[in-house]
Amino acid sequence: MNDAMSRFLLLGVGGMGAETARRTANAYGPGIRVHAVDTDAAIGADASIPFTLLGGSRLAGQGAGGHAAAARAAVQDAPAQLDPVFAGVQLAVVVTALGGGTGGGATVEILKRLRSRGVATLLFATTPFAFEGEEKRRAAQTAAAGAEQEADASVILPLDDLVKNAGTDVAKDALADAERVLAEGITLLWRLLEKPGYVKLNAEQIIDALRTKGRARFAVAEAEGPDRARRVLDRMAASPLLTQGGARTREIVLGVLAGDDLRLSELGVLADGTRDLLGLSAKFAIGTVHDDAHYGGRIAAVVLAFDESAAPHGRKTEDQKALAQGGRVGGSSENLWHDEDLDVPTFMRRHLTLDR
Ligand SMILES: Nc1nc2c(ncn2[C@@H]2O[C@H](COP(=O)(O)OP(=O)(O)OP(=O)(O)O)[C@@H](O)[C@H]2O)c(=O)[nH]1
Ligand SMILES: [Mg+2]
Repeated sequence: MNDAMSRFLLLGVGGMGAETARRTANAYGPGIRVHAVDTDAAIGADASIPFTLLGGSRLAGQGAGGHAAAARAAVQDAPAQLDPVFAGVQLAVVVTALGGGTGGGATVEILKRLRSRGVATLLFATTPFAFEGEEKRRAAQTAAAGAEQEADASVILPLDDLVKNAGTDVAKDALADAERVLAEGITLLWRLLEKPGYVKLNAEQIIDALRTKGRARFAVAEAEGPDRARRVLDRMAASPLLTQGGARTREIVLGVLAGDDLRLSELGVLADGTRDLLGLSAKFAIGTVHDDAHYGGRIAAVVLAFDESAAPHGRKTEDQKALAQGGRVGGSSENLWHDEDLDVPTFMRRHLTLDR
């Protein structure tokens, strides 16, 4: 497919967002519709993915220097600037670091614009490392609250948790580690979005899931060898970010990447185990990507769990929502899709733990 024609857009905002989008594009290969924006012209100097400089007249391409208000104003100066980038997009996955000035300020305005154009949005937003201090943390919290208001679904990822299993403890490498880990997860998600096979988990289902605003959780796990399906589940179960927080799961989307040796029984183990883990009453969908070249002998799984929204009227609203869904909350809808694409890179070396 011509990447310009895809209805899915990956948009990186700010330095970390741009780098994560770039890494995802590299890992995915041709066919991903991707764009980066920043107030810092240097971030766009690497022309490997399309880039738009924000706030040119206000910030002169120098970045927002941690000032979210300046970045936000810069987007407000030219609200339609990114419209050509958004043409024909149905779902935008926006990735950013809320601790940055651009990430913390521009993101909310961009999400607002996307929403006004009827584009569904899934936000992956990191919050600062603990070592960055209380002020940064608070600024990111404020930015998160604003961005979550505008996004359809939001996955909030503390940077410390993203790098927990990355294997290095060098501060200067920490941001790059987080970018790499997040890019690995989004790459996998992209395969599931872009490569539906003969039985689709259709993208509409994912977009529908997003449309009920709220938090989402996201994790990736991989295992090989005997009992690999169980071990994938164990790794997911060990992910505090997927299982803690007490939120009730409204909808689960499970993607399984594997080779020709994938057994039906393994899909059963993964499907049952994921539902056990996240909630049997949640709506459930599963799809597979077949890639023997890269996944022979292994299984990788990606999970998006959409939470019941923390509704202003409390628990009652969950019941109302269940009714509004026509009783589907108690049931499940299982779909399987297959993908013949053989170009999945070998990037899933470890379990990601992504927190809320
Ligand atoms: N560990 C580490 N963290 C960094 C580094 N550079 C930036 N960060 C942090 O990563 C987060 C995101 O930064 P960026 O993505 O560069 O911010 P931005 O959105 O481009 O915002 P501005 O540069 O202020 O316009 C912030 O919390 C930074 O403090 C680095 O080299 N190492
Ligand atoms: Mg920057």
